[in-house]
Amino acid sequence: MLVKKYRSLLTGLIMAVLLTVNVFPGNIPAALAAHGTTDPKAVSENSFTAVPDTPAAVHGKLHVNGPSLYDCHGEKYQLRGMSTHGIAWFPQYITLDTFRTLRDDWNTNCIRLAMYTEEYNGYCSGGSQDELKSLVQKGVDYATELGMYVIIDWHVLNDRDPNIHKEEALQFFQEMSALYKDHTNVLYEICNEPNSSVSWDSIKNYAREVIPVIRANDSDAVIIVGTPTWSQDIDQAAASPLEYDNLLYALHFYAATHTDWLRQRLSACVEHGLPVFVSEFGTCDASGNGRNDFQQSALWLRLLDDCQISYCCWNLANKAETSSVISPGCSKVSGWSKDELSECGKWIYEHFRSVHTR
Ligand code: IDC
Repeated sequence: MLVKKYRSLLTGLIMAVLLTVNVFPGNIPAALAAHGTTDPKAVSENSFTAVPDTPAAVHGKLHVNGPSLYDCHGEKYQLRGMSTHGIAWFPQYITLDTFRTLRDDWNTNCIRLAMYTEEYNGYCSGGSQDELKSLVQKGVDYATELGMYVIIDWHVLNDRDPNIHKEEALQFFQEMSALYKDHTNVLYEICNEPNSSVSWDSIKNYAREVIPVIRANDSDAVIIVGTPTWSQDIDQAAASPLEYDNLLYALHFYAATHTDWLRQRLSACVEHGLPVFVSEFGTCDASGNGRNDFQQSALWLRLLDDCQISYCCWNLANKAETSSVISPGCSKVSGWSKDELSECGKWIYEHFRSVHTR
């Protein structure tokens, strides 16, 4: 008994030393740790798919067909998860333990990494591009180690028109898709919310430049495309879709602002065959603040679950605003108890736990 205990302590110590000096490249350490072995040959080449029973291990590479997302077995599959707040602003939530809590306690299978292009040290407005890219990479690495799907979100908002920072976007997605071309768990969201008077035609022109850059590295990557008016006008995308496969069109809603009329638009577009991803929604109003409307939120999520449309909730942070899921007074970045969550946090936590996902 005692010998066994010391042997496992010793094995643990050896693993800890090996992991600290990072003798294994890429994502091998977590996969090896999960297998309790130090032999890299003991896991398959795609180390992240080797961790058993994780969402990405079970469901593998995703693809779009008609209005739906499918897993590698040809079964319809729905992603559900949290969106970070701006990663430049709340980098503390990019940790392995945070994502593990979201996977195991919150029952989610997906995380969206929101990288603002302009606000708060945005990528194109003076933020350190190297630091931001390394945060994205950390986020993708942790999600990969945990077998979660991860969305790299080019978070256009104040800049309104994605064409304004198109050159930076092309460079960024070129680099990201080169890095993650063999990752089956990475999705690309190329423009969060075009807004003001930006037309669908002009978003399409932007997409026609960015999509081929991603696809040159990762030929069957799943890509999410934002739509006009803060990603609400999916009807324009349905009327004139882009000429690529494996695309999902973004619909965003804030339940205290966007109600029946936008749900009706969604239903009509899905009936028409449009593949939609609700890559961001809030339980409150469109400012990210104000009151929560849980009745409308429930109607929305029922519709999304019925149609197996994927969704991510805004936002994983402890900012003093209604849409942040962690209480402002709580600085823990993982393992939150229910009373450390905001009202919206408690509600969405219960929702995620009530649905069957993996
Ligand atoms: C909000 C944040 C808020 C921040 C603001 C910056 O919640 O803390 O000060 O952005 O402009 C969106 C956007 C998302 C917004 C959110 C709430 O995609 O970035 O976050 N929202 O306003 N679209 C509709 C609502």
